Amino acid sequence: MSQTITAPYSHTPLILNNRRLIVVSNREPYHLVREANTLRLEKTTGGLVSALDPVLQSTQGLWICWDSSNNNCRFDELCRLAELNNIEIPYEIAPIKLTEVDVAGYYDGFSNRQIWPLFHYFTSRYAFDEGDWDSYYQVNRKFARAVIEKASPEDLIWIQDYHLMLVPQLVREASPDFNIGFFCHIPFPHYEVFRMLPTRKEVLHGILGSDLIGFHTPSYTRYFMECAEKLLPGQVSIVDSNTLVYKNRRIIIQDFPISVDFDHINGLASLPETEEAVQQLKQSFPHGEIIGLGVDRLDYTKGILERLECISMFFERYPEYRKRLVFIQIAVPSRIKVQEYQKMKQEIDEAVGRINGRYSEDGWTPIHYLYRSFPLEELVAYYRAADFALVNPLRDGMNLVAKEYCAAHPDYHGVLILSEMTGAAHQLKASFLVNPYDHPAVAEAIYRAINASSEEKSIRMEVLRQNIQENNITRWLKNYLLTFNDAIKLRRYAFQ
Ligand code: ADQ
Repeated sequence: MSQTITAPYSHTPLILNNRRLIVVSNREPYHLVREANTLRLEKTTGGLVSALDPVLQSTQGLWICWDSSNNNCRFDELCRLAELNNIEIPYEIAPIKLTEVDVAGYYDGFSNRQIWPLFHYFTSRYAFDEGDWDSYYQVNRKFARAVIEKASPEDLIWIQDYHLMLVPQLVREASPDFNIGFFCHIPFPHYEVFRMLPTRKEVLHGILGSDLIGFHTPSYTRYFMECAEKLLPGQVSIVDSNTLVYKNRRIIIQDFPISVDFDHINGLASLPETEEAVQQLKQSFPHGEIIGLGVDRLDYTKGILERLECISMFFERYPEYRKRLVFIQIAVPSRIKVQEYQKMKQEIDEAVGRINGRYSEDGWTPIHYLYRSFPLEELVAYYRAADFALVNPLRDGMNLVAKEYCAAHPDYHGVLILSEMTGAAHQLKASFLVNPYDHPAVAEAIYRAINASSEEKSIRMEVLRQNIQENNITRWLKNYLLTFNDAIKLRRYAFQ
């Protein structure tokens, strides 16, 4: 049984200059799912895979990733099984095996317990652990070795995210001719926060192995430049706000705001099946005259507990909305082995129970909490059914949910309430912007959003959708790859 694959991006061979693209990331793009006696190839959810998978398919690229071994079956065993079962894996995937000790130190430890909270400004959750750092270094070396083994100087090597910040320099050391790009999917913090990391210089040196360094927003770019200038004096020279010279190489540092596949989501939202699903959803929530929605990976940065608090405050302040408004919170399980995340899940369960216990009446339940992953088609039906989306992360590199919500509203219905602390807020200024720490203001914003005139709602939605349609995922990809080509050509001419 083979999986249907989305249409390839026909223009990409041109943008790539006919070079092979090698993507290097922590997560694998596909995993095989064993169900009873059958096997199914499943694409990993998330923006990165959606963006890069079609490019690798249409250009026969290579994806190097951690073999996180779903269903207790190693990736290479699954590949063998896939072959036996006639399942086609659409391009070469080179999985890297990590030991349990590696995973505990590199992934759970340094990446998720140290870099993740620090880069999201949760400094009180951050504590440096030297053992985790050693493990991070060793695993980054494993990734670098795999890249060096597979890559040639003609390829474009695109390293993704905070798990692999040392890989660019480790690969560069093997050959000055490698073409290396790096993209950071989370915020890059201000100098005053970044300097708290004892291995701050090593991390900077690691990233500076690249020819092109991409962030979501101009401020993350600025913070990175400031950190490089202040922490590596005499080793970097700043050319302009997007260029520096390091070890006689010219490096471009620029913002490339990631986005969603607008046309695909818009198309799904316009299908008659989706319309039917929307009507069914609306009928399935008693007293759901107005539907609010939250969709997140279960993570403390996303502000889910705070959101529930704001909803509770809203019902307290505006009792006339009881038995009229329901809030659906969809959360996909995340980092379930990390103790902090288990605790947070429990806190969310308790908060939902407490709020529902306090307000429920006559068959009306204010909060409907769905803790599982949904296929995009179903998620789109929820987006379309929702009269407003509350996207209130305490900090977020970009946030794709906000963009997906708007792309799923071809009817121009729906209101986006968006945290100022997201990268998306730089672009989506036509939303109702809120400070997620100001709970009364968020409760107030819900009231203002649902009471805005139909004209205001549809004008805001039109502006948001236009922005997302123009700056869609293809544009992100194209801009990054075009700039990557420039960066490669220019790197030798550091001082001209
Ligand atoms: P994430 O922190 O994962 O990404 P986000 O950008 O919101 O955050 O992307 C989440 C994705 O997961 C969305 O595409 C959403 O549809 C999907 N999703 C959420 N809940 C789901 C569910 N229950 N079922 C199925 N899918 C679900 C990181 C950074 C972000 C940055 C992205 C991309 O933290 O800031 O926007 O990378 O760079």
